[in-house]
Amino acid sequence: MVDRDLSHKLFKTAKEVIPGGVNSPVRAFKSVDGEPFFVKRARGSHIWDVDGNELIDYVGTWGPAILGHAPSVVIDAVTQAAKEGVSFGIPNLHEIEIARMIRDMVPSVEKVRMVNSGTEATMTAIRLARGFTGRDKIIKFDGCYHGHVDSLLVAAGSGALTLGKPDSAGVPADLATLTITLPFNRPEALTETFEREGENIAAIIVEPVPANAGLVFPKEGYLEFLREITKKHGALLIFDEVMTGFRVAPGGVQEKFGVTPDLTALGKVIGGGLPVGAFGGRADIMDYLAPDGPVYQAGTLSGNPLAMAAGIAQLKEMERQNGWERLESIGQAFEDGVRDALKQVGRDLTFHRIGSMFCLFFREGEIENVDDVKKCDFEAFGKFFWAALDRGVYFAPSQYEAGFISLSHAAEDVEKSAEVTLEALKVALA
Ligand code: HOZ
Repeated sequence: MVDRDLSHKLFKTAKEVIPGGVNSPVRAFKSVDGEPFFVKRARGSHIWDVDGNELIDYVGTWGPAILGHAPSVVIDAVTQAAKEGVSFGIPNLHEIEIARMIRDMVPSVEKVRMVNSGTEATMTAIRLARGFTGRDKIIKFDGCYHGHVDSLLVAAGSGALTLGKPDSAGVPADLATLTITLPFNRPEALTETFEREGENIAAIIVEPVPANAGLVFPKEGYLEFLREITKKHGALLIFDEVMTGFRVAPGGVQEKFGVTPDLTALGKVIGGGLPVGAFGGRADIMDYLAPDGPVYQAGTLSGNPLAMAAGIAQLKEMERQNGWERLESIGQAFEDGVRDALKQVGRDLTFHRIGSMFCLFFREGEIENVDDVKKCDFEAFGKFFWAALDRGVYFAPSQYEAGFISLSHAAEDVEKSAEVTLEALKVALA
């Protein structure tokens, strides 16, 4: 029995002062019927909890830790920046550097604005799309999660789905009626909606590879179809690449699949672990933002020098190390381990991977959208999660979340993870 006594006590104390004991719901481990551990420190691919347990980490702070935890390049950059001042609220040099890097890496981005979280990025992208087109309605897909923006907390994924509350209380019904939700990977649903009310639709917002309902792939031609239908009806296409941006390729899914949206929401990797989001796209649309345009958006900490320095350092290090190519080979080795374990237990569970993102579904057969994910064996998933954790491997505590591999995952980590996966599968499927 693994000792998590101190974590248990801390969680009890946390619940007295923090709603549910956590500052973000998935962290409460509710869907795996348990309690979270408290982390003491993290380095590379490993984290240590307050009870002294060491874990190989495949959550990677939910995506940002692409180099691994606490990389020295990021720590040095933040330390150096902090010596010059931790926040200015006035333009600083780092802002231009990171904007240029993003523009050069992400195909759709001609201009970019930095914000503090992915939620801010999607929220503003929606407002901008509405302001630019003069239309009110937006289309999102069932199971896609775009942060906790009011109009996007309708049929949402991630923690909302995990807790069985994909439509949040507190979102006015009138606002929710402006959000049309459709099934992902079903072009006919979109055609019908655009035929019916195309002239009212400001934008489609989509995770081009949905990663908040497990990890779902677009069917061949689907992203191209989204591009065509939005263009045809004068609506904008917004890619939410908060999770996939700078992760599946330097330029995200849009680079990998060759489909260019009008606007892109970014976050996670771009902040090197500090609170950062960004949104960018066509210059004519971005120029609709204040101070030049009529759509308002602002933020005291936007373009914060420490956060910008961290993001710049992380991206430069990824380029220096040829990071994306290396992640593909670490990812392949990890996948081989999982597939081998599945073979050994004689089960053909569906496993999805794109570069350094992955999801093992406790279900056999194709997964095309969240409806398929809902048919997974959640009880078996929970058993698998705890069996892996007890053996030193930390996977995301929900079937609806993706896993993340970093450049710090060494061959020994991947090997041990394969052994643990096999053991945990035996427990879960017994
Ligand atoms: N929404 C994040 C996962 N997709 C979880 C964020 C967190 O709990 O830190």
